[in-house]
Amino acid sequence: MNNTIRTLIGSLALLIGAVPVAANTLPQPTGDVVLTIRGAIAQTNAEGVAHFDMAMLEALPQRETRTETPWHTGVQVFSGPTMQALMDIVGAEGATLRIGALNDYAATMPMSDTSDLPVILATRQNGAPMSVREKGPLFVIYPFDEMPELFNEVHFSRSVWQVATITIED
Ligand SMILES: Nc1nc2c(c(=O)[nH]1)N[C@H]1C(S)=C(S)[C@@H](COP(=O)(O)O)O[C@H]1N2
Ligand SMILES: [Mo]
Repeated sequence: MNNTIRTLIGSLALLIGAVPVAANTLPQPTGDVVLTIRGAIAQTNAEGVAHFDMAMLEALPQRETRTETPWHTGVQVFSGPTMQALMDIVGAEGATLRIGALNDYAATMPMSDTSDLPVILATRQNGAPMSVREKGPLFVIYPFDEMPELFNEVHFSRSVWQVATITIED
């Protein structure tokens, strides 16, 4: 091997090593954008924000919970990515989440809920996507039946339905 090739291979290795791999973990949505995460996030796929379509949300680590809620009749099965998985993939760095709905409603959730509780951003109810009329397509669901101590007004108010945006704040 001559020196030119050696140098070439050397700089190539350096270049590859310098590529920020983490920046490539968030793909581009191909379907309709259903969720925008903004604020203190390390990973973006648009101008300072992270856009998600349904397929991207369903590709994240999922959880299912069977529970009653104040908004449904009888036990329902909800599934979707954990809020933890969502925070992980965007590299969220704040202390609170401001969760906004399609209407004007917004609620604040402490980041600790996403790490301490298996709260999900449900994309499905009883296996099927939720229409806007059914409080979908995205609904923050706490595992009320698994953790009855969560069945109170504090967590009801954080149970945002028709979620459209999440802003990571200090
Ligand atoms: N999108 C959306 N989610 C929401 C609300 C809302 O008005 N819009 N209200 C919240 C509050 S404060 C509570 S206590 C419950 C209210 O549920 P209810 O209107 O069925 O009593 O849902 C929460 N999630
Ligand atoms: Mo409420």
